[in-house]
Amino acid sequence: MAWASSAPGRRPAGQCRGSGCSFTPSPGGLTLLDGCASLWAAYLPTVELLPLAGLGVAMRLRFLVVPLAVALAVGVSGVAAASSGNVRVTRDGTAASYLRYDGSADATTAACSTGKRSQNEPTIAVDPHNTKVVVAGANDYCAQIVNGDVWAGYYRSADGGSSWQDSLVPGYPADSSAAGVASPVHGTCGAAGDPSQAFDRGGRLFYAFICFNRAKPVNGGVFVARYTQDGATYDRTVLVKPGTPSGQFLVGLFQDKINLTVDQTTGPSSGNVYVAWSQYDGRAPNNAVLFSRSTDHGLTFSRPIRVTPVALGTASFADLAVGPDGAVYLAFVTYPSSSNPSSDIWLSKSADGGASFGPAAHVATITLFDSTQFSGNGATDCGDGPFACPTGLTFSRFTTAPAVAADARGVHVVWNAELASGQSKVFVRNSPDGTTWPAPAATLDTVSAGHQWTPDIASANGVLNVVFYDSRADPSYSPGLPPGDTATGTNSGDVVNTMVAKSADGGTTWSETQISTHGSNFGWETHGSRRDGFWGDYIYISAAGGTVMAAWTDSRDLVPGSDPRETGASDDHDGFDVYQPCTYVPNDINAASYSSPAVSDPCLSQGGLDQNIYAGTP
Ligand SMILES: [Ca+2]
Ligand SMILES: [Ca+2]
Ligand SMILES: [Ca+2]
Repeated sequence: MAWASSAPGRRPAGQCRGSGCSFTPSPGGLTLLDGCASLWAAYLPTVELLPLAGLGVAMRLRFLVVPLAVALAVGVSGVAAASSGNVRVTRDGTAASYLRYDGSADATTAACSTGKRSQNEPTIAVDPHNTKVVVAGANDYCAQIVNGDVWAGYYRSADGGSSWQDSLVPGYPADSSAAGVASPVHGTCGAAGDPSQAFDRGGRLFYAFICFNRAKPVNGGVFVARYTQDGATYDRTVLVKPGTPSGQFLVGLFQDKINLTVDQTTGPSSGNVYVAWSQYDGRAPNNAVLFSRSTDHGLTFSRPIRVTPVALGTASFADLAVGPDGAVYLAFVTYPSSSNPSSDIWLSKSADGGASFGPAAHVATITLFDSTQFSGNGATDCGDGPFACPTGLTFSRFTTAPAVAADARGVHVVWNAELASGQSKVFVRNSPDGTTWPAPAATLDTVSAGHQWTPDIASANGVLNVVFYDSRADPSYSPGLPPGDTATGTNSGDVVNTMVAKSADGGTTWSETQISTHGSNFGWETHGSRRDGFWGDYIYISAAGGTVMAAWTDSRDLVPGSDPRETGASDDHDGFDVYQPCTYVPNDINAASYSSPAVSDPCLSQGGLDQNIYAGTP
């Protein structure tokens, strides 16, 4: 989650992109909001409020929910068919699929097991100590049923990703277990997500996440949970950096969108745990990417250091990698500001095990692929009622973010950005050392149809793997439309697939595989009281030894339906409604306010919200 810094010219001042941001957010807007948005948008209060009079369209986004708080894979020329089956990671339609960390059940895990709620923003990590072990995480909205809000899901496979045990990171509000009560998050924050994970060589698994409240005290801080025994045993959670308790996001400090990696080499910094995240202080553009390390296997973390210069005060979406020599690399994006009018990708390097970073190297000046361009009013996402946009389109938020990997061939930075046509492509730029850039950035392919976005990169055994979403299968594709919409704003089908591109020559040439065996659509109105989509801001891929696995958000299990509030002329017939046999009073999608089902209402557990995390091997 993340709101971000200002971006003059991209959106009207005062627009909101998430949890309570009332300052001018960045074009990606998500920075903080990925979590926030995600988290905010999904909040389903008993009574929902519409925007306050006078605030207008600009303030109607997630902010309004805060106060109360298909087709088979389409064959594509030149792309291999999915090379392996897809596995559903979040099995929330199966009794007893979720268990507590200690193997027991409680009210939360019982509700999660059959709640068919949404999961998004997945992370995944292959265990180098035992590559049969793969773990994943997500914003898991199943926790809402009992706890009222989203929590960090934790999922583990001991058979190479064929089968999964689902769980939650301990410490959710209703967690009465010994470890849950002992966690620093328990009782201090009620919403957790934005996961990022990595193992060390000894089979310790580190799980970074953010946790906050949607009302005062916000306490939006970053934490790292540690699991031992190849991720099988929960050990503890430690605070890396607290947020401030301010009840207004525009004045407090909020830590957001953390990324975590571990030095898996045998070098002098082996086992070091590295985390980087965005700190937003509400006075944009004055964000900072902060960095901290643990040299004692996650027991303690260092006092955070600011990696990004003040001049790059819109820095967001940090992503970390460790090279074979132990060098630490940190990629990030900056949005336009008065001190730097362009959008840019940057890379910072530490040659001393994360004790300090050199100046950021400029990787590329880019054109953001940002969902705000498709709304007509600067909104990051579009749906029904207060979420309706002038363009009449329906989509969940997306933007540009970078990722980095480092291996024996050098350092490889990927991101998505627009071509002059408006098409979003995934770009890569390679460097021998993270400081010099002998070749220009290039796209992974030259396919002319479809947007590509949300890349992540991992390297193992001399092969680079880049995962991304791709809408080349969309028959309605146009550079001027968001993925999944027709020109008239209707659902264009399950047209978003997950792709993996591989390179065995250090990132010069690539071959692509579609790994999703079923397409998805990002526009389903699962969030914001079933009036707006939310898909999250990222996906992940992980590689160790010969094992590669990617995780993504998927809508194949979601049950379409009709919105009971869309009657007569209020029915937009756009095909984005989900199944929800719920009662609203008044029963009007455009009502200024109404009562809606409690978050625990079974009407919301009938499959209409059923986003899931899927995993696959390219
Ligand atoms: Ca609609
Ligand atoms: Ca609708
Ligand atoms: Ca689900």
